[in-house]
Amino acid sequence: MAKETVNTLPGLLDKMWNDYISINPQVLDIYNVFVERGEKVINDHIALRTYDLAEVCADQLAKPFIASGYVEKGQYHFEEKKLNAKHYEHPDENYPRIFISELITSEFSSETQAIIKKLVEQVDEKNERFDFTSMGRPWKVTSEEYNKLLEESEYAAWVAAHGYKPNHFTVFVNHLETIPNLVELNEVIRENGFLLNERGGAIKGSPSVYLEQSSTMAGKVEMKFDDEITLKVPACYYEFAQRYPLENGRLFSGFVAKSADKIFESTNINK
Ligand code: OOG
Ligand code: NI
Repeated sequence: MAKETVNTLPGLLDKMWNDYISINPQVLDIYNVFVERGEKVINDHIALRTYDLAEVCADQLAKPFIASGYVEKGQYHFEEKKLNAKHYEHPDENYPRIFISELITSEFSSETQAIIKKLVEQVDEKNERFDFTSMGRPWKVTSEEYNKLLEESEYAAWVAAHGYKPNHFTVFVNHLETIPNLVELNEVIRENGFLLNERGGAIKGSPSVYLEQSSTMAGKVEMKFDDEITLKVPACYYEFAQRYPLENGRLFSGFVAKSADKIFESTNINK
């Protein structure tokens, strides 16, 4: 795929999908399993990761989505991982939710903060691009800096290495026609030889919180750093979500922090 700039929401979402499948071949293999069953895959949400510094914070990343009609709907906090997150919805339900998390940098050591500040300082006006969330790594980072960040936060290191691209897309299980629920979907994933994130059990959540989620473990990819050293780093994972109706009959549309906490670990290095 040529890295052309895009300035429409469908164009941006397409570009994000293409980035996503190009970095992680596993995803396209799984997607094709659905397609071969005759499924039309609908996305529940797309997740992005970032740091909370003004130039690249969640609110900054959300700008092209807000400009395209998305509205902020929910806020989440992750104490142990030192993250905040927000989710956004579009009035046209054909568009996926967008989930953006950000690292609370002030809660980390001065060394980690200095590395992140050095990365973000290189962003300058690039963050105003409509397709910033699909531009990859907007900074130079060494393998040493990556390893240093890894000591304190797998998330911080992931963002440093990958920059801006979707962390994952999520299949909206309710819309599948040949797979009735998440239990059976997980079986299909396993039968096809893919590894699920089993932390706290393959299925996170339950009908009582109106959301069940599972995800693959991210495959590793070779990433060349700006000191010319190549390391194997976790790339992206694929998520599956089944939503349940609230008392008012409408499907629950938010996220469940306790489940999300475990889903974040789908990019952890030690499986
Ligand atoms: C996000 C993890 C949380 C969800 O759907 O609850 C999440 C991430 O790994 O960046 O995606
Ligand atoms: Ni997700």
